[in-house]
Amino acid sequence: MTYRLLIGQRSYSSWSLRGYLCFALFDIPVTLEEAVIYSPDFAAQVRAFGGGSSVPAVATENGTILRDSLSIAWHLSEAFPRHGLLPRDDAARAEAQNLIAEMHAGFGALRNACPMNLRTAWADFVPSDAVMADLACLEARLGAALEKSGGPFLFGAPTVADAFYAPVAIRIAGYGLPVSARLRAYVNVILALPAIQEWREAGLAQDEEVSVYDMAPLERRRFPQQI
Ligand SMILES: N[C@@H](CCC(=O)N[C@@H](CS)C(=O)NCC(=O)O)C(=O)O
Repeated sequence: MTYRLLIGQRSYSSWSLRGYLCFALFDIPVTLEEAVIYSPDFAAQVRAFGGGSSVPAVATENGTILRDSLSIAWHLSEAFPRHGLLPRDDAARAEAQNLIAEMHAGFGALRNACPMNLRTAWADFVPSDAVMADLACLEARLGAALEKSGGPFLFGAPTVADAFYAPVAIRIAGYGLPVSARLRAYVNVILALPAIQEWREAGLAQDEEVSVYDMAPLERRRFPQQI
């Protein structure tokens, strides 16, 4: 028996990716199951798993259900205290928790304007003032963590904070968002992760295009390996 994780389409489901990385970055075994967001069967698929109304959801080894990315992260960091899901140092740990909470609750303008899409990048996206404000906040928060830790991840080695900010890195790459050299280097660290590359390849192989994520009239371009 092992954990079971219900995900949506890998190309699009940013919260599923966060949930997945909470396992993959720390070598915690998990079996993936799939639901199709924006399909008529989605609600029934999540219900059949025992979830709430969204993905990701996790069934633990004893059948307990975690139905939100934050509760998944919280549960795993308690269940695997030696796997480094959170930094050991008290101050760094508190800041990682701050960043995770802020990602879970915030950055709405960026998330709404730039849906995660690992199938394609978009040319000539013009960020609104609200998106620029989110980017400025990211520069401050992630920049401070990277400066303090020395990188390459937010707290040196990968933590749940990187799992939570990975979809933001993908959005920065996919929409060509203007960021500092420091943030660009961090985006490249995330894009190069084997877990991200495998996730993207699997999504490209099996997901169908979902029209909701089409950014027309913006033109498509190849999703970058690095920025
Ligand atoms: N707060 C939730 C958000 C999950 C979420 O919104 N997931 C999206 C996919 S990325 C979803 O399931 N959308 C379908 C729906 O809500 O009907 C979490 O952190 O897990």
